[in-house]
Amino acid sequence: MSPERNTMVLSQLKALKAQRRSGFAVLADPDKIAPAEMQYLARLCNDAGVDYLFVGGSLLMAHQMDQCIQRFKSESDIPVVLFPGSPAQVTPFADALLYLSLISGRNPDLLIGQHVASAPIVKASGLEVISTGYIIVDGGVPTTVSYMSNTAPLPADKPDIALCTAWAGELQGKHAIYLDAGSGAQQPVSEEMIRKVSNNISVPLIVGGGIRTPEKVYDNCRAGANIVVVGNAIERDPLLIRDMAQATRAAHNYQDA
Ligand code: 1GP
Repeated sequence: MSPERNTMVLSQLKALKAQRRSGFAVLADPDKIAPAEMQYLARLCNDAGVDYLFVGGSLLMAHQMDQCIQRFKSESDIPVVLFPGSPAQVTPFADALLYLSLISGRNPDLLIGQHVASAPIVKASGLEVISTGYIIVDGGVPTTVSYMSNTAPLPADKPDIALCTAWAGELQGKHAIYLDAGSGAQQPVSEEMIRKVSNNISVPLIVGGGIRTPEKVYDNCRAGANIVVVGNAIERDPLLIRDMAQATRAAHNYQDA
């Protein structure tokens, strides 16, 4: 149990925040992508200059997490960050772990219960642990994450509540905040909410859920997202990776946002 944990990914996220810049993350759900497809995905991500591969899902029926990550890593040096739907998805094959606490909900199991149960595994994993205040925002349709977590999402038109929730996470010492409209959301998180939260917190902001176009990626970056995460749209059209990564770079920074 070494106290010397790697802090590479969090250092990168903090640098993005300090420079008011954005990065782009592709989300791969091991239930929806076969290990054999991961090498192709890795090559697309390499060519596009993707910043992170996030790996996770709400169910994990396929148990192919380790093989998926290993196949990806055989072709790419892009850091792999776990975005786990449950403690069963913690694997030492990744580089970092978003240690999610569902602070928009009032389900004690997802605020602390599962963390206690999984602490020995997380400690032993050697993963970089990024303590993350996870905020589910209403995306217009009931999403898997809101059903599975048995919590009500934060109202989409209440940026003030989002900010207070993010502040509470920051005050509790979370390293990052994640605003998520949920996978396949009809309405992504609004730029108004992203801007309000980003401009008023000191930790990096991750945004995802229902983002389908490079234009939306650009708008999210300009509003102050430090990482934009896209899963579903890329599963349908992997060639979007290039245009979305490019849109992230085109946004340059959100100095004047
Ligand atoms: C969901 O933020 C992620 O947790 C990504 O959502 O699959 O809709 O892109 P999508």
